[in-house]
Amino acid sequence: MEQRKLRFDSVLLPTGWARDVCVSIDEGGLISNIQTSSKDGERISGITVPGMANLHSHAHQRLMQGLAERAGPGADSFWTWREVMYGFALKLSPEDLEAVAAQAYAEMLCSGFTSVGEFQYLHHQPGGSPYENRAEMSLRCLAAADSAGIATTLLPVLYSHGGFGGAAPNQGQRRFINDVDGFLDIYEIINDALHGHHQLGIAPHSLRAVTKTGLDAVLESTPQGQPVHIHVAEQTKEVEDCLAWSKQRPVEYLLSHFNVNKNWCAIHATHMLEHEVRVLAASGAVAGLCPTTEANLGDGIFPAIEFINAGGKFGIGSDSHITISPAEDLRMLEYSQRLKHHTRNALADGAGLSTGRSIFERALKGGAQALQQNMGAIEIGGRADFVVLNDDHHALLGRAEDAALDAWIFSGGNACVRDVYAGGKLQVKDGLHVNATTIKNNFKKTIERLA
Ligand code: NGQ
Ligand code: ZN
Repeated sequence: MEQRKLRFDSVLLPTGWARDVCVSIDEGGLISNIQTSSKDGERISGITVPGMANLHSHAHQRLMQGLAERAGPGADSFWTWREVMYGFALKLSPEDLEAVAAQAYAEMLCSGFTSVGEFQYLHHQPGGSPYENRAEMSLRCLAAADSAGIATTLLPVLYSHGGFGGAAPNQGQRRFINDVDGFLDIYEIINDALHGHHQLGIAPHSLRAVTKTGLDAVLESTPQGQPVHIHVAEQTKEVEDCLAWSKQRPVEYLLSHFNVNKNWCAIHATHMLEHEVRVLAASGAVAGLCPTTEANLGDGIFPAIEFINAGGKFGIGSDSHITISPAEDLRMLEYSQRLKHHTRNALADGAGLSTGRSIFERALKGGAQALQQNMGAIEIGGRADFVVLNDDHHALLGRAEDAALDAWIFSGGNACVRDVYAGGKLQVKDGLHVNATTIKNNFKKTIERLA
């Protein structure tokens, strides 16, 4: 690939909005030069911002859209939803997972996400015994990421138990379960298969699914400094169970038993008391917020105002993929705070500043940190990940710069996204993924097979 030059009419740089910016892209998909007030390069009209990291995905749950919103015989909850989700998880073949993941990843690109943290726990065959290649399912996610053209940070999940204190797993969890050695085998195979912009980390599923001894063993046997993602304090029942078991709340337990630092990502961290907010923020870890999933599952409201005031960092994830949209997740995040605190512009960085811009830029930084992806800013050396908004979309008419960003996030949503470049490659053109037909046909076959 030759050096390419794109000249953006209007683009968000780390220094703010700029016009007529020529960006050079090298063979590796990185930005090699940036020139302002330029007439050079292929003109890109519209409004361009950096691609967003999607820091938390369970690709297989894309299958459930529209199928879990009907009332059950008894009271519905996160836990009844989880049983339904296990039912889907038990049906997928490796081909199915690849097809569903590719569809989810293509939709991510179309919505403005340019990398994804795949929190992958569907390890084994439906009966529970390992595939001949123990990492079969994780490698399928990697293949799906390649066919969609998205950079993934693969987070193979350590899942050994069914509850706090090393409780036995249940039948619905049989595809997920590994001991330390089984997990390390999977990790090594993925490590050997890594290529391109993909990264590798680890994901102890939750304090319910691992023991201190098991997680310590994995942390000692894998490279220090890699991403470590864990679900924590998502549901009140989880907080109660953790208290009953350890006399500590989940975030308290996590922070006092492990060296949680900037490499860690605490997924959800919904239920925290004031001191937990302070300690998590001070640790440098990223809070991995999944606002539309958290709303869909009835988790609760993350204390975002308090966490940001304490210096905490966050990113966003589409998690269950009930919607795949950075705009909608950021909108839900802000609206949850408005509803709770009876206020407006709750997460804006200061007087006169745009709320959309404030949370968009925070999520860019937090997401890039949590996934350890070279993204989140249009700068020399960074990956050439660009999201071009359609300034001719009705929601963006007459809107420039911050107002356009706010109109995308709070009003127009995904329909505002026109073109998306990931690693310098045009993956979405006029709202359509370049590989959409093949990816959707494969997805359709899986949907039909599982119906
Ligand atoms: C998951 N998802 O692993 O897919 C979880 C549900 C659990 C979310 N927490 C299962 N959104 O936490 O045990
Ligand atoms: Zn999750």
